[in-house]
Order: sequence, then C-alpha cells, then structure tokens
Amino acid sequence: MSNYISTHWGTYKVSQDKNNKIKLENWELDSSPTEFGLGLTDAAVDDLRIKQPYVRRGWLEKKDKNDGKRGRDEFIAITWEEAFNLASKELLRVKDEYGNSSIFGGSYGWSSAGRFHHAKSQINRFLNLFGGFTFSYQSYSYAAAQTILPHIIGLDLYSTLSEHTSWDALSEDCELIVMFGGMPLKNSKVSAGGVGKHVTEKGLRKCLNNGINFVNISPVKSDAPEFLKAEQFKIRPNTDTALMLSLAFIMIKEDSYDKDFVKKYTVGFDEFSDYVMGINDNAECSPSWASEITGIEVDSINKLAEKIISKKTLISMSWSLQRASRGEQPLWMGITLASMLGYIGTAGGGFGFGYACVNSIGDSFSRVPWKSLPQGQNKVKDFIPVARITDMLESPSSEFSYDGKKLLYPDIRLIYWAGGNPFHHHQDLNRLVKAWQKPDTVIVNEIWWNSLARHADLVFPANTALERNDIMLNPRDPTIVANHKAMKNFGDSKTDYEIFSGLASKLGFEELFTQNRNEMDWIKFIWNESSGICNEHNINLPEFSEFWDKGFFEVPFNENKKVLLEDFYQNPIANPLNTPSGKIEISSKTIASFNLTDCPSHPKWLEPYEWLGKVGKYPLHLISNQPTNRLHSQLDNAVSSQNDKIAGREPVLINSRDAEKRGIKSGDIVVLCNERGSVLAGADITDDVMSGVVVLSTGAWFDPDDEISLDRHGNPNVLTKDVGTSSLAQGPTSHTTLVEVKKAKKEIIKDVQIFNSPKINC
Ligand SMILES: Nc1nc2c(c(=O)[nH]1)N[C@H]1C(S)=C(S)[C@@H](COP(=O)(O)OP(=O)(O)OC[C@H]3O[C@@H](n4cnc5c(=O)[nH]c(N)nc54)[C@H](O)[C@@H]3O)O[C@H]1N2
Ligand SMILES: Nc1nc2c(c(=O)[nH]1)N[C@H]1C(S)=C(S)[C@@H](COP(=O)(O)OP(=O)(O)OC[C@H]3O[C@@H](n4cnc5c(=O)[nH]c(N)nc54)[C@H](O)[C@@H]3O)O[C@H]1N2
Ligand SMILES: [Mo]
Repeated sequence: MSNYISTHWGTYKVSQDKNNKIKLENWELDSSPTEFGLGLTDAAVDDLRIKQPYVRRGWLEKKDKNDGKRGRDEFIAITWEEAFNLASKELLRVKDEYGNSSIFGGSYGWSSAGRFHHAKSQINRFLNLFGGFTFSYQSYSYAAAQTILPHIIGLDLYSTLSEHTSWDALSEDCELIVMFGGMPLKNSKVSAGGVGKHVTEKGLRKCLNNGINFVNISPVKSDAPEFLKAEQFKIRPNTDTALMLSLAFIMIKEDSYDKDFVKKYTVGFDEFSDYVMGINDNAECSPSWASEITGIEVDSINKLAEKIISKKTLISMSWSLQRASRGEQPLWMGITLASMLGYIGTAGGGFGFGYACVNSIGDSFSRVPWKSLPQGQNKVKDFIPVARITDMLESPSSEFSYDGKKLLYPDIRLIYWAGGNPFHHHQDLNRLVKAWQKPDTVIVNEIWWNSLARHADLVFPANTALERNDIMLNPRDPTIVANHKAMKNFGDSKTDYEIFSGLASKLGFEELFTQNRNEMDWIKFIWNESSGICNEHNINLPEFSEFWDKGFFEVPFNENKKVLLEDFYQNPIANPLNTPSGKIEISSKTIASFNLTDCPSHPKWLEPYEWLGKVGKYPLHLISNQPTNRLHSQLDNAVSSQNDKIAGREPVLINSRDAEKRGIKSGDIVVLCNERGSVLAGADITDDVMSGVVVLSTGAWFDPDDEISLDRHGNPNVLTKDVGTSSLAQGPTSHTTLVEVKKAKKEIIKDVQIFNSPKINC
C-alpha cells in the first residue's frame, strides 16, 4: 500500500522516519514538484495549531454583545460538548430572531484539496440543512471576468477556462504569444482541488521549442520565466487597456485588421472603432496618447503593432489585469484585439486568460465532472458579490448594483467561516476589522491561530489533510489520488465533517447530514458515483480497493487537441455563441442598457481611482501578487515562507532608483503607507520590478498593532482599497493601490507577534 497526499500545490509521497515522524517527499512522477509543500508536516504539529475548542471571553460573558473587542480579546478553552452547545444555541437564536438570511455562510476560500473534506462543501451542506444562509457569489480571482465574459462571448468563465486552446495545439500553429501580466511559473504550481503533475512549464517549453516568440508586458520582468527570453515591455500597472487600444488604432489606421473576421464573427465594431479613432468627443487612442498613459515609448508601441500584425498571435492575459479598478476593460479589450487579429477559434492564436495562473489551463485530457459531496439547496436567495463583505456588514439594507440589477444588502447577525481567510483575502483590512465587530457572533473552523481564528468568538479546531482519509478528485486535473490518513488528530482537533456532524446532532438533523455514512463510506460513495460518470466518458475506473492500495489513478490522455471557440469559428450559424447576437460582442447592447458610467457599451480606457498617471502624496504603485512560497496565507508559518522573510517581515521588492531616492538598502525594515494604513516589510532592492512600482506579495499573516494602527508583518491588504471593479461586476481591485515607502524609524518597529500564541486563559 502506498501513501500519498494531494494538496492544491502538488502530490507527495508520505512516509515515517525512524522516530515515527511524518515525512513528505516529492512525487517521482511530477517533473516540477512544489518544494514549499514539504513544510506541511512541520506546520501540522507547530505551536500555532489550535488544540481544542475556544470561546472568546467578552462574547461568553455577553456583557455587551458589540464589545468591540473581537480580535483583541482573550480566549477560554472549552470542551467539545460546551462548544457544540454554545454554537447550536446561538445558531438557533439567530435563526429564530432574524431568519436564515442573517447568517453569512459565504466561507470564500481555498481550504484544502480533498473532495470529501472540502470545508466549503461541508459548511454549505450543513447550513443548507439548517434552512439556508446568505452566500457570496463569484471568486476573488476573476470576479470581473465571471460577470463580463457571458456578455461578450456567451460562455461562463469555467467553460472558457476548461476549453482553452491546449499547449500542444498552440505549439504547432501559433507564432507569437503576447503576455499581458506575464506567465509566472510560480503561479502555475497550484490548482484549486489538487494537482497531480505540473504541466505549465512543459507546455511553455514546447511552444518555445517550436519557434514561438514571447513578449512580456508587465511591470515585473520575472513574470516571464527566463527561459522564454521574452521581449520585455515595462508597463504602468492598470494601463493595459490603453496600450491595446493604441494597437487597435494602428491597425484601423493602417487598414491591417482582419475585416472578414470582424464582420463574420463580431458585432459592434463600428461604434468601438469610432471611439478608438476619436470620432466622437474623445481623444484618439493613438500611440502617443497611449505612451503618455502607459509609460511605453511610441516607437515601441509601433514595433509591437508591427509584430502582432505580421505573426499569428495569441493575446494572453493574466487574471491579475482584472483584479483592478475597471478590471472588466482589459479583458474585453484583449478579446477585441484578438478579434481584430482574426485567429480566435484557430490554433494560430486568439486569446488566453490565465494560461499560467494555475496549473491546469492549456492541459489536454478528458475532463470528467466528478461527483462531489451533495450540498443540498439553499432556501435563502440573498447573496453578495464576493468582495462586498465589508459594505454588507457596514450598511445592511442599503442598495448595490450588480450585473444590471439593483439589490439590497442583508442584515448579518452571525458569520460562520470554514476554509477561507478573509483577514488574508479581503481588501482594506482596517475597514474590515471595524465592520467585523457588528455581527453578534462569529464562528470559525480553523487549523491555525491565524488572524481569522483570532477574530472569532467560537473557534473550532479543524485538522489538516494529513489527519484524514480523502480522495483528490479535481475536474481540472487528470490525476486522482488516495489521501491516506498519515497522522493522528492533532490535540482535540476534528475534521470539518465531524464538527458539522456534532452541531447537526445538537440541532436535530444529524442523520440528514451524515446519512449514516462515516468518512470512508463517503469516499467510497464519491468513488462509485464517479465510476458511473466515468463510464459515460468511456473511462474505466478500477475497483475502489485497487485504487486505494495503489494510491493514485491517471485519467487517460486525450489525443484531441483543444481549440477555444473552434466550433463557432468553423460554423457561426450552426454554432452561435450564447450572446444576444450569437457573435462576439465588441459593443454590447445589454451592457449599454445598464447605463453604467464605469462600464460603458464597449471597451474603453477608464482611469483607475489610483494610478501612476495621477500621483500625489503616494507616488508608488503597489502590486500585491501571489506569493512564490505558499498558497495565499496557507503555510506562511511553514519553513519556505519563513526562510524568505527579511528581518522577520514579508519582503517588498523596490527598484534601485526608488530605493536610492529614499535611502533604503536591502535588508532594511521599511514602512509602506497610504491613507488606509501602514505596514512594515523587509526591503529587497531589485531591478526586476520597474521604477515607480513596488511588489509586496499577498498572504503574510495579518499582525495589527492596535496602539499605532500598523501591521507589523507585511500584509498588503492593509493598504489596498475596498471598492468594486465597477458597478457591473463589483470584483475586488487589489492591484490598484498607491503607497509611499520609507525606511522605518526605530520607534515604530515592533516585533512580529502573529506567530506567538494568542492570549489563552484556561
Ligand atoms: N492584496 C491581494 N489580496 C488578494 C489577492 C491578491 O492578488 N492581492 N488575491 C485574491 C485571491 S485571487 C484569492 S483566491 C484569495 C485567497 O484567499 P483564501 O482562499 O481565503 O486564502 P487562504 O490563505 O488559502 O485561506 C484558506 C484558509 O483555510 C484554512 N484551511 C485549510 N484547510 C482547511 C480545512 O480543511 N478546514 C478548515 N476549516 N480550514 C482550512 C487555512 O488555514 C486558511 O486559513 O485572496 C485574494 N486576496
Ligand atoms: N505559488 C502560488 N501560486 C498561486 C497562488 C498562490 O497563492 N501561490 N494563488 C493562485 C490564485 S488563487 C490565483 S487567482 C492565481 C492568480 O494569478 P494572477 O492573477 O496572474 O496572479 P498575480 O500574481 O496577482 O499577478 C501576476 C502578475 O501580473 C502582474 N500585474 C499586476 N497588475 C498588472 C497590470 O495592471 N498590468 C500588467 N501588465 N501586469 C500586471 C504582476 O507583476 C504580477 O506578478 O494565482 C494562483 N497561483
Ligand atoms: Mo484566486
């Protein structure tokens, strides 16, 4: 019997050393394994594990429900029996007094990779059986795309991603890949639901070996892997739309765009073209206009235009482009530009969205809609666009716009979170901390004493994937992995399943929740149901016991090369897109009918609320990209992430010119600030990042110092603004932030405290 564990960042072999200590090794079939995952075994037994249930003192005493101390109070250790009693009584009270819509169970977050123990599925199943909850819709990753793609190409985001032209198809026919936001391999280490083999580097090398050229348009040079030898265009963040518009301008002016494609496959080009050429009241989108905005020289823009016109080109966009103010525009504009080049629906090019953002995009294998844990129906219809949580908590019953509709924020009295970390993922954390005080109760299932656990009233200790049996079954990955329980439960921790079963028992619906199945029964149920689904796809899964003993199974490779929108390209009459016109909508009558100034009828350059074209007190653009050595805030307490810290803080990349101007040297502790807050970080001087831009990756555990309102550790979300991409999608805009950076004065330098245990009174 072989022991494996699969995680969002890869699959590992599990063994025990002579002292019975659990050890992970890279899986030999994965040619690009993720080193940072090896740190999970130590993190799983570190001092920050939550050992048993806890209750916050102020909440327990209930002298004043809104005592404003959430996040700063001490915790009292309690038994599971006490914890289940307190939580179930409170859930019932809130339900009776305010109704199920006053319970926020959105639980946005990646949690862990197993199919059965997926925390979000577990909490959804539990809360649905309890009568429902207010939920959150969309993802922090690509909310703007999720909303606008159906309007432009009539496909939902997930279908678009899974239908992406495969690397093998591209490598045969494409000549040039223009990467807006690069293709950082560090991001392709992960895939939500689990990774078997890493394939992105292989795909890129195949393209390179077949003679494809690469262009990297990004403020950070290393966003393009070095081996691609990509031509670099340093662009001011959030100005990609302007650059693309100027490329469209050149093509219209020179009459060199693919008119046949535009006519046959798109609608609304004329209205767009009038805007580009400045026919109405606006400036023409000429190269000199774009140069002023983007910081790229006119000559370079002209040369880039020449290149894309003369070669079969793929316009690749990273997801980061749309996690920004007016983030709908670059994606819409990228698809428009690809339409003008005429290769959409062919392997010669077209557009790509997120090729290296996660491992799976561009892969070619038979995708199987695997069985997951049945979640039931949510009877509550209230929801929020995922990133509007602070607005919701601050302003119950107030109106917001979303995708052409006007909706109301519900009044939330209880928050229950399992498997995500809003004190990592949300913007403007100082605002969130205040709004988070408003509900009567916050219940959290967490593994570690991170900032989410510390901002809860009731803390249930969840265990890690090493402490449970599970099955890695990701529709976006061809490997299925048997996760065998590798270590006994840490302390008194439980699986989320056991936690929700315990609560369901107190609330009288245990049998409905568990269906009398234990962990292994559920895993076999998921396997058997999936086997049936597989048969429909002509794939045979082995018997469960054979799979469980071997440890993994690989879905056979599919020889068919995938090309995005191929059917539509081959016959747009027989296979129209699911848009009102059946074609690609370069102008959208539907979006026009919403009458939104922040998302008009066709792609436009709309100034972000903060950007390098308009600086005042805060002259540097902060990019808070995905971290190299962890998954968001997960494993920030583990060795790889810790080894990267500078003076114990998250590293901030600063260009040498900007550093010199400020007297900052590598290794210094610096303070980043703007009107929303300030953050300490460790300076790393590098010309990898362009002047005017600083990079502080997301995911350092939030470590606020209340006395001087400063984050001691380097969480960029203290600085980011919490406002939607536009009133269309309301997506998060973390990549739109201006800051100033200074060498930190001795008086404000405080030790990082988030890696010490919180105040606990037994
Ligand atoms: N500034 C800035 N902010 C960003 C981004 C950015 O680019 N810049 N990116 C955004 C994006 S794209 C995303 S997807 C989000 C990610 O945000 P999240 O997905 O919320 O971040 P994670 O750190 O993965 O949080 C997962 C949490 O679940 C816990 N957990 C893991 N396994 C289990 C389990 O089995 N049970 C339970 N109960 N808990 C578990 C972990 O300990 C961790 O606290 O962040 C967003 N925030
Ligand atoms: N190792 C690791 N990999 C991850 C994750 C992780 O936490 N760790 N998180 C995963 C998740 S949840 C997601 S959603 C994906 C996200 O994938 P992306 O959205 O691609 O991730 P980012 O790292 O935020 O951005 C990639 C690069 O885009 C550039 N960029 C930012 N803004 C702009 C801009 O306005 N214009 C241009 N041209 N470039 C810009 C930045 O230099 C940045 O390095 O990554 C996934 N991959
Ligand atoms: Mo994401």
